[in-house]
Amino acid sequence: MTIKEKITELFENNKGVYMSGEDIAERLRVTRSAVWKAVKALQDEGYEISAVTNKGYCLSESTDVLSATGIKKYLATELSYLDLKIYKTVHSTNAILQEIAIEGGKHGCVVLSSAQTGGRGRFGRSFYSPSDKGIYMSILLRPDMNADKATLITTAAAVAVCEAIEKVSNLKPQIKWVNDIYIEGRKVCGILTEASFSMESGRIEHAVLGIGVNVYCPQDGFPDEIKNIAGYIFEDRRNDARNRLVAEILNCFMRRYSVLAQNSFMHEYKKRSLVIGRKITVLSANKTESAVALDIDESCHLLVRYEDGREEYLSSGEISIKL
Ligand code: BT5
Repeated sequence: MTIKEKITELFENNKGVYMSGEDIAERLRVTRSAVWKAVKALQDEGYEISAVTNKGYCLSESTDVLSATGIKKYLATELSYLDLKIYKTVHSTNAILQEIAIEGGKHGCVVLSSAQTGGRGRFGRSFYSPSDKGIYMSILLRPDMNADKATLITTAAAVAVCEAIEKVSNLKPQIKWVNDIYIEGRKVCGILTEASFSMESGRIEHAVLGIGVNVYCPQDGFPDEIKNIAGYIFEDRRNDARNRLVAEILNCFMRRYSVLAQNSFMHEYKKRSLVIGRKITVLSANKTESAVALDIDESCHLLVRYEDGREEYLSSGEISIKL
C-alpha cells in the first residue's frame, strides 16, 4: 500500500472526524509533509477534506468518490478476490477490459471509471457518461458455457442491478427487455456484454460485462438526445452512494452468476419486466411493426403478437423495441 492509499483508507474509515496531521503521521509512521502532500492529492481528486487550524483534517460525510477502499467496505467477503481498477476518465471501461482480457487478465478483474469519453452501447450507439455522476464499470468473466448462452449474463446482470438499486434506495426498478433498467419511466442503467468465443468449440473464452448507471443528475441535465429518456437514482449527493451501489451490484451479480446455468433469475427477470402485456414497436434493420409483448422464455426471447395475429419469438441480437 502506498502512503496515499493508507491515508485514503484512514479518512474513509473516519468520515466526519477531525484528525491532526501529527496524529495521522504518527499512526501511519510517515512524515507530516507526506500527509500534507497526500491530502492535497486527494483534494485534487475530489475528496472533500477540510483543514481547520488546531483541529486538523476531516473528510466530509457526504463524500462520494469512487474508491477501492470505499467499495470493499460493502463487498461480500467471498468477493475479496476481485481486482478493482479505478480510473478518473477513460474512453470506455469495456474497451480497457477487452484489452486486459486479451492479454490474459483473470476472471474477476473489474474496471471502474468516474467518467467515459466514449462509453458504448449496443449496435454502435453511445452511452453518455459524465464525470462523477454515475457508475461506469466492466467485469471480466471467464464462464464455462456455450456462446449461445451469453445473453444469460446480461439478463442476470439486469436482475442484479435492480436488486442492488433497491437495496440502496426505496425505488422499484424495472427491466425493459433486454438490457435497460428503468425507474418511473426513465432509463437509469444500460448493460452491454461483449463476449469472445472459440470458433472450434463454440465456447465463450471471455465476456466483458459493462454496466452504466446514472446515479445523480448531470450538472447541466442530460443532453437533448436523451433528455426525454434518461433518469437518475438520487436527487442529492449521498455518503458513499456510488461505492455502495458498485459493491451491491457486484454482490448481487456474482451470487446470481455462480448459479447462472440454473436460470433461477428468469422468474425475477419476468416479474420486473416493463414490457410484458404492453403495446410495443418492434424495430429491426428494415421494418417497424406494432405488436403486443406476451411473454419472455427461459432463453430470454421475447414472444410478441403482431396486429395481424402472427406470433414470433424475438432475440435481443437482432431487434430493439420501443414502448
Ligand atoms: C446500452 O446500450 O444502454 C448499454 C450501455 C452500457 C454502458 C456501459 S458503461 C460501462 C461499460 N463501458 C462501455 O463503454 N459501455 C458499458 P443501448 O441499449 O444500445 O442504449 C444506448 C442508448 O441509450 C443511446 O442510443 C441513448 O438513446 C440512450 N442513452 C445513452 N446514454 C444514456 C444514459 N446515460 N442514460 C440513459 N440513456 C442513455
